Amino acid sequence: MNVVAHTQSAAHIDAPAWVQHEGLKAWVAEIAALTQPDRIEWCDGSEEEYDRLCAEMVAAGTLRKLNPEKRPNSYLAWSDPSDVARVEDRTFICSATAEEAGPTNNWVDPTEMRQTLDGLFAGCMRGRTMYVIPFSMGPLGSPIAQLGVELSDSPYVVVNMRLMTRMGRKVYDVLGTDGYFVPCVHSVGAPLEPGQADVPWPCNDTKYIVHYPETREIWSFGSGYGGNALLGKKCLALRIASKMGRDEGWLAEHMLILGVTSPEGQKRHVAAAFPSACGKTNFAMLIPPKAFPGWKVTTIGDDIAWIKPDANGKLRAINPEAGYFGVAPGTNDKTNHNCMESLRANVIFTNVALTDDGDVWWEGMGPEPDHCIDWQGNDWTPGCGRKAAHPNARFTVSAQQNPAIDPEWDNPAGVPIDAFVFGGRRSDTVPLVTEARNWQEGVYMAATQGSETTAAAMGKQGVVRRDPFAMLPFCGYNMSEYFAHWLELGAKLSAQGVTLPRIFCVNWFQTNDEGRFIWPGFGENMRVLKWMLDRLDGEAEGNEHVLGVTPRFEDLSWEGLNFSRESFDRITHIDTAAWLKELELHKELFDRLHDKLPPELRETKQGYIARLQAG
Ligand code: O2Y
Ligand code: MN
Repeated sequence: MNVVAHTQSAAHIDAPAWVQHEGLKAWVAEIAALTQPDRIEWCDGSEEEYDRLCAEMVAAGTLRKLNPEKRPNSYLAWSDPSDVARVEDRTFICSATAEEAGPTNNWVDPTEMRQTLDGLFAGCMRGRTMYVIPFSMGPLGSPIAQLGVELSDSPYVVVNMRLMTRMGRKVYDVLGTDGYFVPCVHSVGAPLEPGQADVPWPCNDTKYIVHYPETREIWSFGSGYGGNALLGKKCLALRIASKMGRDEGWLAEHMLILGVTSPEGQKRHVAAAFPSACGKTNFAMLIPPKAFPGWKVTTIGDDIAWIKPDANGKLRAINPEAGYFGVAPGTNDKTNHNCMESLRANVIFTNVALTDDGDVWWEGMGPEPDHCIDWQGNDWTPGCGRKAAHPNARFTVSAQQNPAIDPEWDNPAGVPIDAFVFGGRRSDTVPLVTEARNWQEGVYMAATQGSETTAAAMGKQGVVRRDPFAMLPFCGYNMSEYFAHWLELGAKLSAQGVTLPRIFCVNWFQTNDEGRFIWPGFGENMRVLKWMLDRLDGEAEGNEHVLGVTPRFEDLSWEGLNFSRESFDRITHIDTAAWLKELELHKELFDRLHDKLPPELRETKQGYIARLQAG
């Protein structure tokens, strides 16, 4: 780390010798002149730097060091209670026109937004250090990867970025003297007057998460939390990258990537999109049940996939990230053993509870402690009526700690994708699994997928929030054009004679009359996964219905699971009346996206309706 004290102007940034990029230096100088940090630190990504920043944050009260005997080299952060999650209503896509951002994004004219942000960022880092954080999204030097540099006044961001991305000095070797990088500016928005004491988690009630897709810039103000502040993740790897992908003929998707190896050694790769908080990390780290001896599931990524056609048109995917920023509550040895193993050491926890022996605890982790300190620093005892961990409490951990990490996870060429899976959270109507008849129908299913909001979230039950491709909060341009991009890419590759990945739609979440989940989920999802892969080889049968192909009871392997035919029929049944109503609801989405909606989607819908009506 190279430290420069009391920077007031562009003249004093004094980059270390290993930074040879004049454009980068000029930009750092420009942002320093605007934000006026007391010091600039050029991060090198070393362990020494990580340890030192963590120690400084412990001294400042931002982090607590956990008991090294229980959780070696691990820390706990408690955020400000007002800064606990992504802020979708404060997230903006400032393309040149509102039409380019589309009806599902917040849009503000970029000139107006620049004026607003100039005002907010002026002097916003006073009294603080500005860290220069170079990072690669994807294996360094991969033709699919992208470089970024985040300027942030948060040391918490630095240490999290080191776990979540390939961060540090090695990035400059790839960047060279004039390489391209995505500029990301982040401030917690809490300047300090001389002598003013800091708080453990500085932030600002005013928040802006802003993307300029044309110039590929990201500006984030006011939050130090997760996706708002770790700008490589949702901001770069999804919002900015989705626009890059559209312009350049590839896909940036909200998808996990997993490998499945059969006992015979045949390996397949699946990319799967699920809305936030639908068990994505669990699926990415699935452990096959005992009845599947010799089958292995390995993780390439748990949240984001960048997918590009190779020279032969085969779609290959990389995980642009290098770590997991997963939801802690509900994670335990049964729901996700591999994840719990990953969390044994070298973890940053955020907003979980602190136990009396200096370890962490969260709801659903295991037996309740008799006492702990909750995420807001208050005493917590069972039955006190409060949650010990915030429901969006997180862990940050390097992907390399996952015992099921795929040997190819860091391959710059990526892995070939054999199937896409799309899932939502629906208590009825949507069957356990359906294989789309073709690419266009698959795109339709993905475009119309949705999740039921919980009663608590909406004050009523059964409201379906459409989340096309699980990309609603993450698409950096017009959602209708995004659909068109998927259709065009499929048509182009098909015309080249490429065999496209098959598309499947899943729903693990149908409930019975008591509101309990019918399907056991977790490792048992392997039974569905195997059926999908067998379909690729023409080795699995199914029942073709109006919407595609769904397995019959006898088409799945049931060894080791007591699951009745009656229950299976319930969660795979196509209810004509319910589907006619469902398709009517799709109209709401299509009306909202009306302007640029590809006609193929309405045609597909009409086809489904005609088939349903024909009985
Ligand atoms: O609330 C946040 O800032 C984190 S959101 C998040 C984190 C990891 C993976 N996915 C998500 C998401 O919202 O999809
Ligand atoms: Mn996600």
